[in-house]
Amino acid sequence: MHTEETLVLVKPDGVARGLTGAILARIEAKGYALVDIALVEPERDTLERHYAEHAGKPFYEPLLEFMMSGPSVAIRLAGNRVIEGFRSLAGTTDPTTAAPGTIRGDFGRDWGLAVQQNLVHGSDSPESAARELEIWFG
Ligand code: DAT
Ligand code: MG
Repeated sequence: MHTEETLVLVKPDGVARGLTGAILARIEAKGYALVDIALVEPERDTLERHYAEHAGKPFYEPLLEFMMSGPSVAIRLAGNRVIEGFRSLAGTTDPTTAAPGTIRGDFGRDWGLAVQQNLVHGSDSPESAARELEIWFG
C-alpha cells in the first residue's frame, strides 16, 4: 500500500454547472476517501500561491479571474496512489482532447476562451500535494 493525500478542486465551472455531485460520485466509486471538503471562495493571494508555477504565462491572469468567478469545492482526498489516480480520472488538461471516460473528457468544455474550463484540479506530485494542501486546508 502507498496511501497518500492529494488536493482536488472542483473549479467554478464545475460548481456552477451542478457537476459537483457527478464528480464526487466518480471519486467515491473509485474508492478514494474524502478526508475534508469545503466550499471555498479564494482570495487572489491564495490563487497566486496555488498557481505560482504559472505566473507570467499568457493564461495566468485569465486563469486567476476564472478561479475568482464563483465558488469552488476543495477536497482533501486520500487513497493508494491517489495523486496519480485522480489525475487519471480527471484526464488531460485540454478538455477537447481529454479521453472520453475522464471527467474532463466527458464534461469539460472549450469555449475558445483563454482558459480552458476543465472542471477540476488535482495535485501533480507528492511535493505539490503537500504544498497545495497547506494552502487550501492549512
Ligand atoms: P493541469 O490543471 O492539468 O495540472 P496545468 O497545471 O498545466 O494543468 O495548468 C493549470 C490550469 O491552467 C489548467 O487546468 C488550465 C489552465 N491552462 C493550462 N495551460 C493552458 C493553456 N495553454 N491555455 C489556457 N489555459 C491553460
Ligand atoms: Mg497543474
